[in-house]
Amino acid sequence: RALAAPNSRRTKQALSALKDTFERKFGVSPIFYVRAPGRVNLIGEHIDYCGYSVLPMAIEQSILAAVSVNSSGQIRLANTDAQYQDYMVSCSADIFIDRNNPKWHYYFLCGVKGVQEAFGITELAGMSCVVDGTIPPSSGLSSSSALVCCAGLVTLEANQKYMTKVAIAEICAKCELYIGTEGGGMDQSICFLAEAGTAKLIEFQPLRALDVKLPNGAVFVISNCCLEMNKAASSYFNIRVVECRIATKMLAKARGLDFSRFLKLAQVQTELKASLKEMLLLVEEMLHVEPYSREEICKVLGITMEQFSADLLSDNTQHLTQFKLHQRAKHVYGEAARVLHFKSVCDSEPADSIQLLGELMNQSHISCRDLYECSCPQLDQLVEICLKSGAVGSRLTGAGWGGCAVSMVPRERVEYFLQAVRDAYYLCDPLRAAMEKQSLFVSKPVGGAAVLLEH
Ligand code: ADP
Ligand code: NG1
Ligand code: MG
Repeated sequence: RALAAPNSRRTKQALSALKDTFERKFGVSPIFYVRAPGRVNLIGEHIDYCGYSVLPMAIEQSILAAVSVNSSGQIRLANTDAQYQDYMVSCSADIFIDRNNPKWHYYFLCGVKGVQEAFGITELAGMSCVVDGTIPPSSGLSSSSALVCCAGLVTLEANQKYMTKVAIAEICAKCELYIGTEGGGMDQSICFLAEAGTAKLIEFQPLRALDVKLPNGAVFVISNCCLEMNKAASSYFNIRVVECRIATKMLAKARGLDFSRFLKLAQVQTELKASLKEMLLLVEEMLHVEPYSREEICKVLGITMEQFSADLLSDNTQHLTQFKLHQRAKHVYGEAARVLHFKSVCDSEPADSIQLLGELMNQSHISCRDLYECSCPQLDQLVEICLKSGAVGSRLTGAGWGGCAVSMVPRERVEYFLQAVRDAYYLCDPLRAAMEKQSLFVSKPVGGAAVLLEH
């Protein structure tokens, strides 16, 4: 149980303001608070759901919740941001999550439902809850998972249930699937397993987080291109998940394996006992560059169109007709190798480590842009500006199609960098200029989600 007193002055101020809002709204005082951080992924994009390790760190921006527990038989939710409306649900009702209409309270309910199911709780404790968030939403810094994880931890505490951080991270990774995006668990894992001062290599199966010491001479700067992309309200994300799943089956089949046993690209590598380099060669050899049609995939796999739709596609990808398997698989195996390389440079600290890490970040962006096609013109422009402004490496972070870039900047160049990016990307556009303060900031690794008590 991660129990802590609020440590930073900023957290204390945020809690005090949240307490006031809570008291005005519900007429009683909160009895505990939960803080769940957002994250920035330094390298390893769109590979967690393929079974590969990723390298994020938790950031100061977070979702905070103030909570009181009562015998009302209701869960009442409110938000400090007026765009997110109040919501109320009975503690004995079956929790319903509408994936066709991903409103904010459904993310919260994902966390509640995950904990309820894990413990088989029939009647949840009544609670009132006010949520306050500082993570720019739909921008690749994982506001969705911070909200789900916050709700999971709120539900544990309110119902006096306790479990390990790894267990609650796994529950939250699973229950966010209820919202409809088929993510891989990076966000919920770093949200719970983060520790101040260190980035983490997150490995799956089994889930564990290893410290990654970042170079002293560089800082990481986040910049938001100011274009939002809501992952649950669109099919971009799941299209990529589906393409990777089909590529998995096609590679397994090409190697004479029983493809029905394989869902993730990493599983094919494990089965073949091959290196990532060998997997890249296999992609070159076995998957053509031209997009695949449904007919071709069904013919190769020997399945019907009905099986294809039911077993391989998600609800929101039923309309797809073309699948770029070569490009997606090439990105995944290449990116998985870059993550391991990044970790080994951080571990061995060669003299040119900043240069090497920057190069890996740049290759990652190019692969996301050209092979995975998850960037957008604004993000590409922002990354270019960051590089011209003194970053050694810069790349989109999170799912992409909008949202943030992360740049690695030599410490002595940070002030110049911030001013140059401000001038070139933000101040030239009134909409961006208005968002500049919360869109361009230096970030340090902070600790994971915790229950906070007032002292
Ligand atoms: P991200 O890249 O930030 O994870 P997603 O598209 O996955 O973006 O999720 C964004 C959604 O999360 C928002 O549309 C909203 O429903 C929810 N959300 C984010 N921040 C908050 C907040 N402060 N309060 C309530 N809901 C939030
Ligand atoms: P964001 O952009 O924060 O919603 C998503 C997925 C991650 C991962 C990244 C891409 C969820 C909850 N999150 O993150 O699992 O796949 O994209 O690397 O689905
Ligand atoms: Mg998200």
